[in-house]
Amino acid sequence: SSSKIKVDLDSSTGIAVVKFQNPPVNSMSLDFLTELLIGLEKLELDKSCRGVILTSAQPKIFSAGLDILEMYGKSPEHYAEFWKSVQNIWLKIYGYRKMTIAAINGSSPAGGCLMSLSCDYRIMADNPRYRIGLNETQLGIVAPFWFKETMVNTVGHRTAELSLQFGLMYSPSDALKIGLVDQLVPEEDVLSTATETMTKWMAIPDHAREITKSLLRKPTVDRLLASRDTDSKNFVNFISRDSIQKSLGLYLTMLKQRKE
Ligand code: CO8
Repeated sequence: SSSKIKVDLDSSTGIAVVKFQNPPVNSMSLDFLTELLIGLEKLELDKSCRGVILTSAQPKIFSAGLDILEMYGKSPEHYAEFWKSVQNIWLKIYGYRKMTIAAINGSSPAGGCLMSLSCDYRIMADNPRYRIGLNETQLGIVAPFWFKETMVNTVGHRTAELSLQFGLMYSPSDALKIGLVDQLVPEEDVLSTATETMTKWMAIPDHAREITKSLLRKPTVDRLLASRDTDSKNFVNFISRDSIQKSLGLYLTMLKQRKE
């Protein structure tokens, strides 16, 4: 039984709700990623499940993205293991055979945004305090090509240029304008709207939808599959640099000082 995610499968509707519960901010630590991967794999094999909703059990935050502590002051072996699990979670969600909806009930920077973008549809809480986006450059790090392609595939090339270079974080209404999310609803309706949306989609025959999804996404998935090792070596080399470690250290300090 897992502790960092909570899985609720309603076998009468075929909808599974996967809730992130890795307090305080659902950062994507190695443990979290491992449990999420196992949970999603089980649901993918479960015939009574037709679709998965990803959401957060923490108030105000969907996911803070990759756990920065997994990328700071650790060994190259650790970085390689961590990166492999980041690749695995993206490959799993982006290529997921079943329907997926991100019920974004809080802020969703960086890796949190990537998990959302990897779903088939995004419903976000209409709360002007929340932010979503790929802010990697603001940390002095570079989102790898598959983060970039996931963004381009969603919002288009020009918007991705601005979004990624400047590490822009969007309010829900701006995210809706550029197509980073598909729908805004009042905070308390996020999960019920996700369930209703998925129920509507169930009119589409699974096999036709699944093959169509694969046609659209397989080229991007295949590019990572063909270069996993290189991608991992690039990450380990990059993250191990003194200058990058220094940037991450400063960013962590800034996060802590931000609190009053
Ligand atoms: N990893 C680790 N710890 C984190 C993270 C994180 N991503 N985010 C927050 N924390 C910690 C904070 O340091 C703080 O710790 P402590 O209690 O010890 O001081 C605690 O979580 C709570 O954080 P806040 O007080 O900031 O909580 P708020 O509710 O005020 O804000 C936010 C929540 C909005 C999520 C805010 O914490 C935030 O902006 N976090 C940073 C998010 C971020 O920039 N993530 C980027 C991660 S990098 C990534 O995902 C992709 C990397 C791509 C790889 C590139 C290859 C080179």
